This record gives sequence, structure tokens and C-alpha cells, in this order.
Amino acid sequence: MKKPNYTLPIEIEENIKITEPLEVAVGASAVKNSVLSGFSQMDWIKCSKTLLNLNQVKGFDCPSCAWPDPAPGERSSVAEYCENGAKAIAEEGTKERVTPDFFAQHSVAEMNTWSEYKLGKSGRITHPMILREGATHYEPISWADAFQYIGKTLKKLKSPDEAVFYTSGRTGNEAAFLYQLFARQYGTNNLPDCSNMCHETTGKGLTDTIGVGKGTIKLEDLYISDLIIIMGQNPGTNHPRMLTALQKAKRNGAKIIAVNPLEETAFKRFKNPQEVRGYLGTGTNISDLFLQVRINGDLALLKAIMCVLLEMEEVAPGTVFDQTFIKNKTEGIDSLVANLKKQDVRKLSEDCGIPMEEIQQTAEMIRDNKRMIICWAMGITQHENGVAAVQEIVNLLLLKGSIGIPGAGACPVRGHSNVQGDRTMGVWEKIRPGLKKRMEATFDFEIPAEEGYNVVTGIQAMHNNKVRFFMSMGGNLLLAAPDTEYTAKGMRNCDLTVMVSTKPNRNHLVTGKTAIILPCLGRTEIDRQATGEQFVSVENSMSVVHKSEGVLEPASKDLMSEPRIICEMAIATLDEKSKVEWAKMADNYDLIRDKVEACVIGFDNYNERVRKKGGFYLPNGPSEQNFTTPSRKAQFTVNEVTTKKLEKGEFLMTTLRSHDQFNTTIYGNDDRYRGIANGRRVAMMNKADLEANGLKQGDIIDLVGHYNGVKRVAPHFTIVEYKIPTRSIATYFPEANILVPIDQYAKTHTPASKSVVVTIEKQVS
Ligand SMILES: Nc1nc2c(c(=O)[nH]1)N[C@H]1C(S)=C(S)[C@@H](COP(=O)(O)OP(=O)(O)OC[C@H]3O[C@@H](n4cnc5c(=O)[nH]c(N)nc54)[C@H](O)[C@@H]3O)O[C@H]1N2
Ligand SMILES: Nc1nc2c(c(=O)[nH]1)N[C@H]1C(S)=C(S)[C@@H](COP(=O)(O)OP(=O)(O)OC[C@H]3O[C@@H](n4cnc5c(=O)[nH]c(N)nc54)[C@H](O)[C@@H]3O)O[C@H]1N2
Ligand SMILES: [Mo]
Repeated sequence: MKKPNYTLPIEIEENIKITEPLEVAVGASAVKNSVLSGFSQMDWIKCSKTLLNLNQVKGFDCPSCAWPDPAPGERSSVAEYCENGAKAIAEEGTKERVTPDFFAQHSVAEMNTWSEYKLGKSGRITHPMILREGATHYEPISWADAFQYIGKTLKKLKSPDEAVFYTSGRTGNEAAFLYQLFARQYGTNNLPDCSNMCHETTGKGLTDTIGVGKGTIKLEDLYISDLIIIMGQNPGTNHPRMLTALQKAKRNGAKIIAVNPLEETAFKRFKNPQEVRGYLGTGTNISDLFLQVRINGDLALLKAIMCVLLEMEEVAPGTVFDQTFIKNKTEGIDSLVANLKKQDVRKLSEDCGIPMEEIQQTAEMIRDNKRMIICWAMGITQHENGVAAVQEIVNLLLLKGSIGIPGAGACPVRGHSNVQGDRTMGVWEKIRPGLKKRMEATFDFEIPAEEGYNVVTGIQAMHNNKVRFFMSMGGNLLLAAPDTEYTAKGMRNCDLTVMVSTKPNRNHLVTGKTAIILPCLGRTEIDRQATGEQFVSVENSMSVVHKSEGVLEPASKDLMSEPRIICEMAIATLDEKSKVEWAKMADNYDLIRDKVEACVIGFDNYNERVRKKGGFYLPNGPSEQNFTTPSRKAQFTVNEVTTKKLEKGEFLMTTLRSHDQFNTTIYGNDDRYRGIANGRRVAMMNKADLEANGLKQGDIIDLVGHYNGVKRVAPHFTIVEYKIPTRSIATYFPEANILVPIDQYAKTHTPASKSVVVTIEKQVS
């Protein structure tokens, strides 16, 4: 096997085991798995204490996904969590420790040969550490010295724009608010975040059409909906608690349509482990119709469906579209209709790979149901035409008037547990004008007007030597970002990289000339400050803000909370320039929330309301049909269908999460539902493609990208024969990120990590 000098260690997994994908999601085996993952890593008392407090009114918010909790009275009192939430908790609550001794024993070069799995399993980091220029090992540094070092470096930069402050979406509201305030007082809007790579296209698509970049439904709307369409999302793995809501919807008579190139197990059957009949019975069938769309075929599919609906409406006006809603609440219907009339539906059907009969069937289901919810995630957002696809979803909802009424609306399903809250708090390379004005007035300073770097432009700037300082509030940008080798060079160009983390990851090993790790408290842990125990708050995917309070003793007495880390850094960097009471806020998070209330709309009486059971909803005009666009009308949009043309030998590759990972944290090497075990370097391919190319399951191939004339090679992937559309390949993130071009993205700069054109080269053994 070729062994290029890659940043990622390439494990040769010769023992990949392949079985049929599973037919039932969750059920008893998931209960067994969550208990096992808890017990194997944590001690017994700790494990039960943690799981009992997860997502309860008085406990902490699950650090896994952003799916909302049921109303306080409806929560299961013993198990309001899922298998993957339990794994996330077990990762954080692990007994293993990464101490200064550990770092003395293992050089950076040695750790760089370990897999992500092994790195993550080494445990919780216990002390602040520094990798000095030219050193082979990390060594301990005191908190005070670390802050001095950071402050000195920042003060020396020629311009504040030579610093980049990244955020991952686990950070609570209080830390997020302080972090963006600190970056902006320091003088830059360089605040890229994981959202840039995630739902940024959703934010843009929704803001331009309905006025708010967030979903419009509440959890309860799912229960009473007639039709739920799930596009480009794998809830069984990434939002398992959503299956409970879908089951409830089905029992109330809803129909469910799944749109996905892979028939994920979640769409087949679901056994609810929190019910006796779920534990023992055969389970609930989830989807009524599965549309096996081609990768990136969603735009064509949505358009085809709307063309058929338009024909039906013309035959019987007023029976399909909500003409009153369209007339009173929207703009742009004429252009949309004109555009639909120009389409060749058969061509659209070919483009998306869905036969006309299924398009017809879908249109009939939509015609007959007004209470329709469309859910979507990364299968829609991570394409060059991601914004357009989101806007086509909006078009469909608007045609039916299916927005802002009970049981209907837009449901982008968020990723990280507080990614939505971080944005509400102002973590963004842009800044909402109202927030800017209020922050300037509250803290008496001027925020730069220019937009800062997002993930892509930030990495490009690092790569081109325009950035000297990179800081990461959580996350693992090196592996999450596209073009791993390009990003690695960018990291190495910096003078100083600072990571606030809980566990070791690759970005601690591919660093600037000097690197600092600041180990922080996790969600599950008790946060004690001078005024007593503190809690933080988070916002879920459906705009509910609620508190999260840790219950466990911290993994080490030398950990610091994220809010305190930011305050100490601000004190060491900003001197008397800043009129913010950093020290007081670090002692008492109520003071942070008072300032949030002063700056961010919707947070009146924050401190009082966040203490109420279940928290509070943020205002959302579109959820009551008050569209907050400049004209106060929802906007129909016209989006051209842009289908990727594949040349001979080319395939379209999408990158997915397995059942055993949280983004770049690898819990294990199995993907239980898809029937793949013992390895992650797999390329899922269609049988016909294998036959046409003289390949078979088990063969080893290299995947090669050629975007813009640059050759990118990801070596050594094992072929898995899988029911996926022809000319498609599915691989796992982050192993395949090396192939995602840094310069191929949506108009929001969201990397197109779900549509990468590749060719394959068979390895000669
Ligand atoms: N356990 C666990 N939970 C998680 C995460 C995790 O890694 N592990 N990550 C969190 C984060 S940050 C996020 S953003 C979410 C992600 O949640 P998801 O969006 O569900 O995650 P993905 O695995 O990226 O892919 C989503 C689905 O899109 C499909 N897909 C791929 N390409 C296309 C396409 O072109 N069209 C359509 N229609 N479908 C397509 C894939 O087959 C897959 O089923 O989950 C969050 N929750
Ligand atoms: N090819 C491809 N690339 C993708 C995607 C894809 O689908 N395909 N998905 C994209 C998406 S949707 C996202 S959101 C990004 C994710 O990008 P990131 O958010 O940057 O990545 P994570 O893997 O979630 O971050 C994991 C690290 O966070 C740290 N951590 C964990 N808990 C805490 C905590 O409580 N506090 C702090 N400070 N640190 C903590 C740990 O050290 C851990 O190593 O990746 C993107 N990249
Ligand atoms: Mo995400």
C-alpha cells in the first residue's frame, strides 16, 4: 500500500466484517449498548447517577445532539436519553486520565501515529499543557502562565485580524456570549464556527425567505402532523430521540416519507426501549414511502413534485394550494409558477433518480395533507446548491400554507447540542445589526464593521500565512474541515494554536509553532465559582432555552470552566481597554445572563425564566405566520436545477456519520445498523457499478479527487456492496475529508462534503 506522509494515520483494517443492514432501530440491543458503553468506561455509581440526570428538568443537557426534550411532565423519569447520548456521556465521564505524566511518556510524533479512536479513548486531559516551539513533548504550564502567554501573543499581532476564534457547538450560551464579546473587543469578527460546515445553508435559505434562520415547529407539532417528510437525515443514529416523536406521530395517524440515497434502518422499523411493548414487540413501521434519491438530487425531486402539484391545482383550483395564504402572506408566486411550467418533469425524474410513479404518489400524499412538516439535515445542506435546496423546501411549504399552523412547518434538525444557541449569542463571522448596536451601547466600544473569516476563508487565510493565532473553543477543526492536508498546513503556519478541550484530538498534534491545551469542565460536571455552584443554559433545535447543570465531580481539580477561561484570557489580553466586568462575571454567571438580556432579543428576565421548569421559547415570527422579511411577506424563490454531470469513470461521493461516532470523536469501529463492523475505511457502492468496473465487495481501492485540476488521493478503502443509487459512493467523515475540496462550497461557504466527484483506482495487491 502507498503510504503518503499524511496528517491522518491510515490504519489498514483487513478485518472488516460485512453483514446485512439491520431492519429494526433502537430496541433492546440499543439499551444493552448504552448500558455497556456506560459501564465499560465509568464506575457503576457514577454511571447510574449520570444517566439518571440526563435531560431531566434538574440535570444537565445531553451533550450529544440538539433534539428537544419532551415537556417536563412527559419525560421518562428514568431514561430520557438514547444510546448515542449515553455514549457521549460515557466519553466525558471516562475513568481514564491524560496527565502531565502521560504527555511526558508519549511524544507528539508518537501520538500522531494513533487512530482517532485510540486518541479519544486515552481519557480526560487534567492539566493545562504547552508544546513549546521545537519541543517533542507537551509539558505542563500553570493557568496563569498560559493566560499570560496567550495575552502577550495576541497583543503583539500586527492586526487583530491575524487571530481566528473558532467555536464548536457544545459551548453553552454564557461562554458563547463572552467569547464573541472578547473577540470583538479585541478587534475582530473572525468567529468561524461549526455551523459554517453544517446548517449555514439552512440559515441563509430560511432567513431570505421567511425572515428567521431557524425552524418553525415545536416538538408537539410532530405529534399532530399528518405528513412528515424526512430529507437527508439519519435520525436513528444522529437524533435517536426523534424516533420516539415519529412513533407518536405514526400512532396518531401521520404518514412519513423518507428521502435518502440510503435506506437507513431508522426508516424501516423502530422499537421504543422506553415502553414494554417496544422492548418486546415487533416495533412500529416508520416510513410509508422511501424515495431513494440520487446524491444531490433533492432539488430536482422537489421541483418535480411541485410541477405535479401545480398540474393538480390547475385541474381543480384551490384544492391543492392554499390560495388565501399565498395571496395574503407571500410574494413571488407568479415567477415560481412560470418556472415550474418551463420544467420537463420526466427530465427532473431522471435527474433525481425517482420514477414518475413515486413522484406522483408523493404529490398525492402532499395534496391531501396540509399539516405537513419537512425535516432535513446534512444530506440537504452540505452541497453547492444547499441554499437552493432549502429554499425549494420552503416553496413547497408555502404553496400548501403549511407553515405557522399547528402540525406544520420547517424543521431543520440541528447538530451539536448548542449550535443554535451559540449563534443566538452572536458567535458568527457576521453580526446582526441590532445585536451590534446593543453590544456597543452596553459595553461602550466599537465593533468592526467588516465581516470576519468563516471556516473556509479562515483556513485559506491560515494556509496563506495571513493568520498567526488560532483558538478553538471545543471542536477539532483540523478533522472537521474539508481538505485535511490543506487545513493541516494552515494550522502549522500559525505561531500559536490554543485549544479548549476535554479530550485529546488530532488538532492537539497538528498545531502552530507553539500549542496550548486548556482543559475544561464538561457538561456533566459541577461548576463551582466564588459565588457558589453555577449552571449554564442552552438552546435546542426548536428554540427552547433551558438550563444545564452538571452533577459529577470534575475529572480533575485543575480544570476550568469555559466562561472562566474566556474571562481570564480577556483580562490578560484587553487590559484597561475593556469596560466589561470580566472577573465578576466569571464568579457569577447570572451577571453574564443579565448582559445577554441587555443585548439579545428574546431574553427578557433571562435569569428568572431560565430557572423555570422546561425553560422558555424564543420568539419566532414565522411560527405564527409573521414573516420577518423586509416586506413582511414570505418569499417564493426560483432556483435552477443544477445536477452534477459525471464523466465516464466518475462517481459522486457523499460523506456520512457511522453509528459509532460523534463527528470526529470515534466511539468504536462498527456501524451496527448498516451491517459494517471492524473498520471505517469503507466505500459503499452499488452492485451494478461493481460489476461494470470489474470490482467486488472486499476489494481495496484508492479514491481520487480532481477538483479544479488538483489531485487528492485517499488511499485504501474497502468496498462494501450496498443498496445505494448507481454512480454513488458513501464513505465516512472524517476519513474522507482529505477529498473534500476547500474551494468547493455553497454560496454560504459551506463545504460541499456531501457531493464530491471522485474516480477510483484499484490497488494491486
Ligand atoms: N450520534 C451522533 N449524533 C450526532 C452527530 C454524530 O456524529 N453522532 N453529529 C451531530 C451533528 S453536528 C449533526 S450536523 C447531525 C448530523 O445528522 P445527519 O444529517 O443525520 O448526519 P449525516 O450522517 O451527515 O447524514 C445524513 C443523511 O443524509 C443522507 N444523504 C447523503 N447525501 C444525501 C443527499 O444528497 N440527499 C439526501 N436526501 N440525503 C443524503 C445520508 O445517507 C444520511 O442518512 O447529527 C448530530 N448528532
Ligand atoms: N466530510 C464531512 N465533514 C464534516 C461533516 C460531514 O458531514 N462530512 N459535518 C460537519 C459538521 S455538521 C460539523 S458540526 C463539524 C463538527 O466539527 P467540530 O465541532 O469542530 O468537531 P467535533 O468532532 O464535534 O469536536 C470534538 C472535540 O470537542 C472537544 N469537546 C468535547 N466536549 C467538549 C466540551 O464540553 N467543551 C469543550 N471545550 N470541548 C469539548 C473534544 O476535545 C473533542 O475532541 O464537522 C463538519 N465536517
Ligand atoms: Mo453539525
